Amino acid sequence: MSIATNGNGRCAVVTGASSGIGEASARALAADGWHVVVAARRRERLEALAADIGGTAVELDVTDDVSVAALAQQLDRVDLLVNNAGGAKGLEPLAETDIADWQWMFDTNVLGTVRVTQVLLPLLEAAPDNSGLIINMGSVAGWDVYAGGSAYNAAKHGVRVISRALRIENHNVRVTELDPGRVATEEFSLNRFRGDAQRAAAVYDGELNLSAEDIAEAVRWVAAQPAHVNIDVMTLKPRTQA
Ligand code: 8X3
Repeated sequence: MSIATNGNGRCAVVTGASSGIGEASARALAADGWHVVVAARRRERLEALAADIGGTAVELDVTDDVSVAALAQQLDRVDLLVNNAGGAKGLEPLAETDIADWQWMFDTNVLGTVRVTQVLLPLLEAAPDNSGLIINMGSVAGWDVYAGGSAYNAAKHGVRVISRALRIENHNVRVTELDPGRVATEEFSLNRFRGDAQRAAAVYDGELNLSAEDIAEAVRWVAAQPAHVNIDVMTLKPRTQA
């Protein structure tokens, strides 16, 4: 599919784009002139978003090798990859965690980032003037550890290692890690608490929170830097979490 060459040529792929930080990032990049390929599992939401921003919707499950390979086959140019798909499940002490939750968190946050990066790296390396850029969505959970967070903390620490390894191994592509703190999105805590809306809302009620748009603005700014500049790491927190 030669989707990327229809507009001004610059093509961004955003995973986990059907809601939250992914959706907001896709909107911000499109407003900045990028052609955005919005990739996630929920096709209907993606198609509505793609229509809204003049982008392209591609169904993607980052835990599925076949689905990830199919994404790459549909693209002939990628200048920017935003590895945003991921999330948390559960907030139990390590002794009580479910191994299936660990597996899900590693499969999405860690291996999902690796899978999509591996298949799109050749296209990113071919971006003009070595301008190819990968933005990995990390978290403050990748730096700190909190009670009940062991699996998510370990997964996000893993994302940070991926960002660092890529940065030293591949100088043809730039690698940025964005590490948000408390961001009030529709789904992050709802997923973590397995649909318990009251418990999810309590994470943000009475707190000063960032919005998905705050993080999207950082994505837009990082992506707008000239090719010789690499923003290594950026941590974003609401003022009261700092
Ligand atoms: C989400 C931030 O503090 O819930 O990545 O782990 S936190």
